[in-house]
Amino acid sequence: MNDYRPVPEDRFTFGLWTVGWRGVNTFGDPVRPPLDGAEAVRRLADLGAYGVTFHDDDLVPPGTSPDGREAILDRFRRALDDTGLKVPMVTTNLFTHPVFRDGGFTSNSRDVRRYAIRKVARNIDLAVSFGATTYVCWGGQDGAESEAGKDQAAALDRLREAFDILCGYVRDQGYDLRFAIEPKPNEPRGDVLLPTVGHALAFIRELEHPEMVGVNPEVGHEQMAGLNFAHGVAQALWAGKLFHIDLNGQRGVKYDQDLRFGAGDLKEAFFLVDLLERAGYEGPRHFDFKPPRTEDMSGVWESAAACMRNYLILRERAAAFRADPEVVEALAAARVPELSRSTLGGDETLADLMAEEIDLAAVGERGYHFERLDQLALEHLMGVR
Ligand code: GLT
Ligand code: MN
Ligand code: MN
Repeated sequence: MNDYRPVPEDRFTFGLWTVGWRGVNTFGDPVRPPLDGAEAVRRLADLGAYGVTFHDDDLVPPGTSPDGREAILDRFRRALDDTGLKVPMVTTNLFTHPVFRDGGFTSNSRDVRRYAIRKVARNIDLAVSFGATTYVCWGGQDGAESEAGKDQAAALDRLREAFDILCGYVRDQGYDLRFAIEPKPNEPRGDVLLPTVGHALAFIRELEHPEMVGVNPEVGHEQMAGLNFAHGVAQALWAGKLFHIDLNGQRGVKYDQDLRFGAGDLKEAFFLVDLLERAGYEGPRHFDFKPPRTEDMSGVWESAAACMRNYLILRERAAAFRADPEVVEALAAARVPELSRSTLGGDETLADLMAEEIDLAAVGERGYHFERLDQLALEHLMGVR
């Protein structure tokens, strides 16, 4: 019997800001004590994680002296060495400090934009020193509440400028590092720039070095926009742009819930795991969740372990679905494999297609049997097959 125990080979990673989230929200004070980075590393390693990620300010609080910074980094490095935990991704906090109240790369204030680029470039050096190969960029406060206060085209110009500068920096330094843009439709701004995976993919094509930039889609962020997350990820994979992924849970179109993975739309989580595993996605399975405020520290570790456990259960359920002979037959009955056949044959021309007749009455009567297939998926997910 599979005990769904994660191992580093599963490539599960967590942001320091997830298990370290102190539970502050718009109406409530923090409910949990600060969590030391080195302690987080040890606990995550005990749970079977592969790695840990962080914002510059998660690890080294702003205002720390240069000596203090070295001491923190040494302690953190020692914990990584002791446990074997990796740092595959690092990111920057361009949202907490009041200076970023109108965003970082796209603040209307030019001095803020210049500071934001400096903050990222400095942290890229740190990221590379820890062996990170992915650098996530979440816009945070880049957005608007009113059309009057933000020139969207200018904001996109400035965003492109920032990525062109930073890609140039990475190339000049000879770093092995790629950027992953994380879309989000709203929160904390009324409307956030690059709200969905599709917007981000279109933006990347306008960059000087599009090959260095991909996406970091988050389950809940697409679902906040009412979109199908698995479809967004499928398009990112199709474009060769799934550089990283943030796994969590969300129930419906509302504020960003950041529930533990599996605790939101379970069916979409099932098809997401099915997609990632079948596509051969090799990047980290990164959990970006917020243990609810109701939990004490024991609940935090319980929910972190559950993120990994739920992924492993879904991975097993999805594999069983694909291996079921009845599913293989139902897929054929639903004509799913037929969509992978090109519409024109190899030696055919448009003229061949134009000469063809279709029996509209007969083909119009064709049923697609998707309900049977979907029910088989549900029954595998519910564990009765
Ligand atoms: C923040 C946000 C996340 C992003 C993080 C990276 S920070 O917690 O809610 O979705 O992935 O900046
Ligand atoms: Mn989120
Ligand atoms: Mn995220």
